[in-house]
Amino acid sequence: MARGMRVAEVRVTPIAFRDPPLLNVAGVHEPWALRSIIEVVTEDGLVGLGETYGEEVTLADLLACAPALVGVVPFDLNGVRRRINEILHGHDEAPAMIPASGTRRVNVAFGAFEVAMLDLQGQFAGVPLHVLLGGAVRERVPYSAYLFYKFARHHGDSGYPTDDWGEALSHAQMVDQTRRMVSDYGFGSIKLKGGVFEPEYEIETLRAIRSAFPDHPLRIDPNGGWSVATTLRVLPQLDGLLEYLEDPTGTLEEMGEVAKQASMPLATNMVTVEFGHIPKTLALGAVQVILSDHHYWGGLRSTQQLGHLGRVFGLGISMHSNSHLGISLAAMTQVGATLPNLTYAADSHYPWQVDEVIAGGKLRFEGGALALPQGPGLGVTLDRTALAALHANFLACGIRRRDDGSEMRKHQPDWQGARPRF
Ligand code: GKR
Ligand code: MG
Repeated sequence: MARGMRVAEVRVTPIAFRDPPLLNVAGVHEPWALRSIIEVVTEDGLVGLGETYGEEVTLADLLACAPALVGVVPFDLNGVRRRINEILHGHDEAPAMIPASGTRRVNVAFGAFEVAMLDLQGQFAGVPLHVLLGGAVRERVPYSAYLFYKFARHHGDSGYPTDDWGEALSHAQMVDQTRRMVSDYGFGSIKLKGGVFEPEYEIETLRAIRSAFPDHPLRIDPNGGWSVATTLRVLPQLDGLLEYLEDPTGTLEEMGEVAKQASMPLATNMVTVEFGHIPKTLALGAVQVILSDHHYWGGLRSTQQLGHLGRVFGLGISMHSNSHLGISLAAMTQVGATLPNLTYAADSHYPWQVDEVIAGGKLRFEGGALALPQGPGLGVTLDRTALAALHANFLACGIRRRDDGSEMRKHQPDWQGARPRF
């Protein structure tokens, strides 16, 4: 083992960045979105980066695991997982076939630290992360426009200037939002976040977008906000309109019911969220496309394993997103480049975010895709001034876990969050 490679320090910094008032089935985004930034520092002073959720549960898990990783060699990913597992999950690795309570927390924490360890491995070897992961099968990773109905401004004083996207509640406003997404970033696929209004209204929005963009594949994602009966009622209106229908209903069983009648593939980032869910997913024929997410599937190598299972079982693979910054986008892009069957453009909230934590500012989509970062490892480095400012936001904003429902009740006091909403 070369000297100086071992982990000397692990830093976990919670941050908060500006987030617009985007609507979804659970309510509306708060003015600040939370993330955790991970720095794994070697004896020689190299820094591996990771980014994940900043909610208090995840933050507490990351902080609990961090000291246990000191002394580890970044190539020993099984050792990293074992140490995390011992802290968060008792002493035994849960069998993948049987999702056990705590598995997701281990996967989230491991996913965050694994990216940082892989970043270090790439830096040791002087190669980009996609090379370490077996090599790129594409030079650019396509992303989709991610449309949200939104309010013009947050309730009360968010403490910063209002975003420049404006209100988007009418069909015409949503078409305008699409135009800006497509003209600014060149996106070639379009996803509408649904579950906000009656399905028929959202389908009208989709039709308006279809008229303006006849060739762009479309998706809608009500986040389990529709009942089976509602979904079956509106399915005929969606015939021929969608490349996939994402999480119309909230359980695997319900998705299985819908799949029997659906003419389009069903996709999910809600009902099949760990390897142990795959046997039942297949048995029910509930889902045809899994939206992978290295933040909760257990890292970049797990994402590749999921991609491989997709090939074996004929499932399509796409990628899920939450509000995030450039370290997450770099990681998604590095792994996305290595998945032969990433046959759909990946989701990303990135265009909605104006803040950044990486040096050089925002990464740039061109022609709807992100070119592979070329530096060693992840290919991005930290802007320490930005990190300090975003950490100060975290300390000041008072938000410690995402709560879109309470935020929504500031706008509409009688708003109910029960699902299915429709
Ligand atoms: O940011 O409002 C949002 C999304 O609804 C997010 O929370 C979802 O996790 O984007 C996600 C999805 O595809 O379900
Ligand atoms: Mg989704």
